[in-house]
Amino acid sequence: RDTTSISDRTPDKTPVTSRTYFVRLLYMMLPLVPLPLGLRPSDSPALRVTADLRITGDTDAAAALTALISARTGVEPAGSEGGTAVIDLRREPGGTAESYRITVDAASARITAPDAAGLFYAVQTLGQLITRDDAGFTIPAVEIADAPRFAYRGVMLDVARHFFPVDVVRDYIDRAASLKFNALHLHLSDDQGWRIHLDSRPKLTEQASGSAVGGDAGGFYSKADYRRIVDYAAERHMIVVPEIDVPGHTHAVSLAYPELTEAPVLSPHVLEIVASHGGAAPVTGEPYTGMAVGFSSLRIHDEATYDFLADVFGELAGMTPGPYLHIGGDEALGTAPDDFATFIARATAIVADLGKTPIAWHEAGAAPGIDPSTVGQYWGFRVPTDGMDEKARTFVRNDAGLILSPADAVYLDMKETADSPLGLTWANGPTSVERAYSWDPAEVIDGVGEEDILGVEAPLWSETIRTPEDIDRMAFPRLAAAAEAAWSPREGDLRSWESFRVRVGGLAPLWAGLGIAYHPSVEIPWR
Ligand code: TNX
Repeated sequence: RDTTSISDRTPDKTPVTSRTYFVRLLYMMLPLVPLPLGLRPSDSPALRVTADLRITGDTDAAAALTALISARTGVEPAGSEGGTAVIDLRREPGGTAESYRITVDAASARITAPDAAGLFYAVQTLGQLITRDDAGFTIPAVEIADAPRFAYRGVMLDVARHFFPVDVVRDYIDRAASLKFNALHLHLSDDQGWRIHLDSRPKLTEQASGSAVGGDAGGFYSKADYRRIVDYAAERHMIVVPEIDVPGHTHAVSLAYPELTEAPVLSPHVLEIVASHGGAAPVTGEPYTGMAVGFSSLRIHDEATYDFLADVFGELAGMTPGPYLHIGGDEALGTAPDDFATFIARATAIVADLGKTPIAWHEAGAAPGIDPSTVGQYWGFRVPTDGMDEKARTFVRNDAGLILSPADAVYLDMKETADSPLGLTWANGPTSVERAYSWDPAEVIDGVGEEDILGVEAPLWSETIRTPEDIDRMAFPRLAAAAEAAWSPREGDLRSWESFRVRVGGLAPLWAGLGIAYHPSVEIPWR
């Protein structure tokens, strides 16, 4: 990368004078999350953010920056005409995908990037740089050269256990994109409800979308709704990864197409979860509103099942411009292991034949016949247990890549503190912001190194999450920790929990300006 020259030069090694002392302090306090690859503040005066500011260059990036400045400061920049100080945003060949450079001094900010995504991420960084002083708002004089560590940087929203309408999904896209995430994984089906209308299988939403955990209202996306989500995400440089979770997690399917599913398996495991949450056991023909997992299965030895998959994934493929379709494959405790293997081979082949790359939770790595193009998603712990690492290695051996979602670090539905009113605790919980931060993707699974990792994803399961405020409280600030694992270089003198908590604390005014109802964690020195 051509950006190392800047990171090599930080921090400044010259003798400490009051000016260099100031620059070093600035360097440590800049509220940048995820941390850029290369960062160097200068002792030049800051650029003042006033109505006199002129924003020129790429129209989309200029509009995005104008909106962000206004949300953060209330200042309405002069637009592309007039003004004395200039922020110029420009595409320029050179540099890796999604990278950008920023140079700020008292008179100007110059931003270049090889692609629109890079410019968009530069805008997010500029938004984080805005600070307030006695005279108003400024952007400190800095030089930044940035590029992502991993290509896939995901957030997952479970809209099946509780349904969230399009406007809430849009807000989550904005929040995630501001932290440089580029994939929105939507968990569109589960035992409790089916959330996407498909013309080929209309009964799914007609008969299986009205329910949710706890007897709450359900809901579903029309095809137009889904298109609005896809388009909104694309404008923020995010792809949508739709998940239809099979062969387990399919009780909702049984309400619409009972001929495709087996009777619920009321194993001791299922009954234990039912008992611990005080819910009722699943019953054939009735919507399921509890939290148990692993009791449902599609019929494996019936061709009608694969006709169903061809319809569902075929129609989803046509609606989804992104390269991935997620087939689930987790916790199929109601499916015998041999049947599971048979099923995974056929389901992944169906997706691959549609010209899409399948993604599956790591359990699918146990299926010898899995389509070799399938990307894995690991949800075990930071220290793997129960052979989950071996299943995850299948995807690396196939050279398909792995997405890391270690549950005891980045499952945002885990209670952040023991007294949290929301969330679960099964993943070594309750957790903490520090734990969400203190792990490295390349150190989780033996034999899975930097080059084998496609990326990082932070899932938000919604058994206990019902409102937009619940989403914010659980996702923030921990989503920022996941963003840094996904984007920032592994090494660096600001790449530490001590630095991270100071930087996140400095984001409070930006997050407040964007309406993010973050959890005011006691671990963070909020500014
Ligand atoms: C496990 S880990 C699940 C989900 C639950 C979640 C709750 C995985 C792929 N599946 O079905 O919602 O735990 O934390």
